[in-house]
Amino acid sequence: MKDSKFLKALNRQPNSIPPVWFMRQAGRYLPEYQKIRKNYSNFLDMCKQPHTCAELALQPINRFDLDASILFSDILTIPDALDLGLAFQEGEGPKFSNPISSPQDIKKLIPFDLENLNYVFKAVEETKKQLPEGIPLIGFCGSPWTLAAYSIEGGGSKDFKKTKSFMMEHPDSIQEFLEILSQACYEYLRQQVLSGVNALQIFDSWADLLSSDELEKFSLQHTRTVTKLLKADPVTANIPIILFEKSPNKKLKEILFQDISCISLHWQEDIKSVSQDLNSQYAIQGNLDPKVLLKSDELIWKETQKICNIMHDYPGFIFNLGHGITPNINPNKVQIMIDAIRQ
Ligand code: 1CP
Repeated sequence: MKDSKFLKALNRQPNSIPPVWFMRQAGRYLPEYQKIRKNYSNFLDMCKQPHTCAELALQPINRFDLDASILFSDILTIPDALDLGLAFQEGEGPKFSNPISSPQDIKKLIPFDLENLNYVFKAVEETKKQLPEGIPLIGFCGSPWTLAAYSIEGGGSKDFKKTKSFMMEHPDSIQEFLEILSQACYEYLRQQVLSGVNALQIFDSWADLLSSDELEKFSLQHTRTVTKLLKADPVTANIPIILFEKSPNKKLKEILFQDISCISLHWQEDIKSVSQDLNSQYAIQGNLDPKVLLKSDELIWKETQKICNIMHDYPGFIFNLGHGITPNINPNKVQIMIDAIRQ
């Protein structure tokens, strides 16, 4: 694993060719994924089959020879383990049958129990067994804030209105919930490491719902609790942590903190100015706009090389997309992006 380009980059060591993996690399844009997905009506049932998860995590590795693999699961497994009743039905986003609607719902939550997530840890073990030697496995969770937003909203949403009114009406109660989620995220990531993952990524996908002050109060302070617990624990102290923070309202320099090894940039961020700002203190992952993969081969080549050229001398650069790949993308276009990186 020492020779992994991905782990080297996380430690801010140079690579002549940048490592590449991308968010949602296993998923609906791959025909080989669709073939397996057809056998399940509820996506979560598929996540509960460790052998299937391993097979799905390996699909993009086998197809594109990527430099890192990511656990096949979802960020919403934690609220499901708290008994909020998650389901993903055919063609729909996530839905909770038992969402958080009042402070009483938080008071009467069942204690978080890692046992309920054994299927995830088994998936980690199975994936590690099947991965080619030298390809690291990334474990992950949602940030406490992003998990709270889905749990209160009862699923995905454009504006997360229920979550915003809950924040206004019950500020203490939501803090209590965020503390429960922070402890759960720590325990969950720790057990993923014990099961074999080599790096961790925290997804704060809904940071952009918050103003700059709110971001600190509702999201960052809780993410810091998670990373502080991880760094204080001998099991996880040396595992690099990547943060994906979709927060256009605040400069990344003001967001980052010591426990983070790498920032995963949203495609709206200007990678050139961020890399100058961060001055090689953190590894950087990013950030091609996934929509570029819908364009001509020439444009994909040009935009990919533009990022590689900007980051050429940056010691910890990992090529990635600036958000998850979408189901409407042709895998051949992904191959063009990868060829452009490795040329
Ligand atoms: O290769 C991989 O990345 C697969 C593993 C993975 C990861 C890291 C999946 C599988 N989901 C995630 C993270 C995840 N899940 C995030 C953070 C990343 C991001 O911002 O995109 C989020 C917000 C979710 C929640 C979620 N799960 C959504 C978005 C809902 C919304 O509208 O807000 C959806 C559609 C899912 C389902 C899901 N998760 C993963 C897959 C492959 C799918 C599609 C399910 C299907 O086939 O029906």
